[in-house]
Amino acid sequence: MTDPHRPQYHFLPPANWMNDPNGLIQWKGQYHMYYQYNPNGAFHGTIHWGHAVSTDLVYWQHLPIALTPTPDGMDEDGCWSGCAIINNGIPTLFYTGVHPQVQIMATSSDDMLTWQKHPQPVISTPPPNIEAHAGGHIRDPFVWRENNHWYMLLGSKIEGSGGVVLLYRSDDLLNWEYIHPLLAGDVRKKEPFWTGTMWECPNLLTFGEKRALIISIQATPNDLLGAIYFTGTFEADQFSPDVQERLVYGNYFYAPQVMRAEDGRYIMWGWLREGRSPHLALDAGWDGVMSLPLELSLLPNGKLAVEPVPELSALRQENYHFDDLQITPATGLLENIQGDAFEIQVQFQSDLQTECGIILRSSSDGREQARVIYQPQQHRLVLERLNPNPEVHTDNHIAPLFLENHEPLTLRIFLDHSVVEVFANRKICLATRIYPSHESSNHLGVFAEDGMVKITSLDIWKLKDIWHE
Ligand code: DQQ
Repeated sequence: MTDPHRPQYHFLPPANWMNDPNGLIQWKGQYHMYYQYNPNGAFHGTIHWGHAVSTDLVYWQHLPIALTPTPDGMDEDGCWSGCAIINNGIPTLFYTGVHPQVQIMATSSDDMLTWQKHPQPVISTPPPNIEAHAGGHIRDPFVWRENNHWYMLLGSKIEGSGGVVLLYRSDDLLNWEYIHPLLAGDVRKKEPFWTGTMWECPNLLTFGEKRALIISIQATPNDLLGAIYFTGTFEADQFSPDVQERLVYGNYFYAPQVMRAEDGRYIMWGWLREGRSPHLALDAGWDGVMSLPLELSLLPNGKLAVEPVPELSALRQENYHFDDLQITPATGLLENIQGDAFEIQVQFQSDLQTECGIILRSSSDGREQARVIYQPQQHRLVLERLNPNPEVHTDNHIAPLFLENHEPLTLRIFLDHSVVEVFANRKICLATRIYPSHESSNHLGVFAEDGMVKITSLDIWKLKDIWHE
């Protein structure tokens, strides 16, 4: 693959289309990553489950396809998203077979390499009072054990009303009783933000007494609005949310799935969609990439912190370190540091008054570049993409970022060719895609709009290529 936009340290299949992470689980010393995969090209269709394993969350080994649609079977039009659990020592998957959308169980007796599908769906129709309103959309089983029962969540919709997450319960994993909607959206509500018309890929996390419900929201099947979460309580099968937030800003991060690692951490991956015309991805022969593995924790204010897992420091190579840099409007590109795969950690002075930030993938004349901009007056972080190519997305991303009194701005940025992930002060995670037209657009820089700004420390690491070592 010679596509200069192809990431070098993110997970992705050797070629073709991928979307959602599926069936994430740690088993016998390996992290298993399954994912929505089309072996027939760089477009969504004939969805299989691809499969890979890792022992360290950094390096991955590709394994044979794990699930294939059965001709004339209940998943003949696709093996859509789902999860993995261990039931009495038996690895077990739940996923959605298409069409119509039914929920299927499969088990493995060879350490999760191959899977035997239970001959009938475990849920073959939506609940009677939902069926007429779901428009055939009911999918993405998320299964967990609690109070001596198995529970399942499914994503769905109620036409004209909004997205919905449905709650089921079972004692044997085969017979599922529908309980009620765990949570329903309202298409008329625009505050704190609109939650779309269809909810997909639910995940329910436990942080002591508190829960977090993560969902991915659609306006239409072709207009995905990103991943959001609610935190609150889950008691007597009722979920009562008190916080509603965006999980990752930037609109490319979708359908995340969260794995509970054996050490207790919640580790999440999301699908990072492309930001260029589909024919460019078709020509390149690949489409879609996983986010970095991200650890989730619950903050005292009820929000989730999203941070890259510490294991990623294994990617670090050459380091450039600076203390006490004085930045003025005349400062620009850093000399002698060029590349397209970096980690950057920067701490600015506290009480910033002027816009400032980091420049990525800049051409020497600055006409093509991405900028991570902190705007203190507006209390926000903006990601700006300058690119003359009309076939790539260039809209700005905006994320609110409120710093406490004297709290310095700290940014951690991962750049991997076309992928940019930004983490700010344990408050904001933003992910986007950039496609510079020239490989020479590989300069880094720092800037302050007017006045002087101090960077107290700046570290830049070149990162490894996990696929070509
Ligand atoms: N992707 C899968 C569905 C899911 C959607 C199909 C989310 O199961 O709802 O590839 O991206």
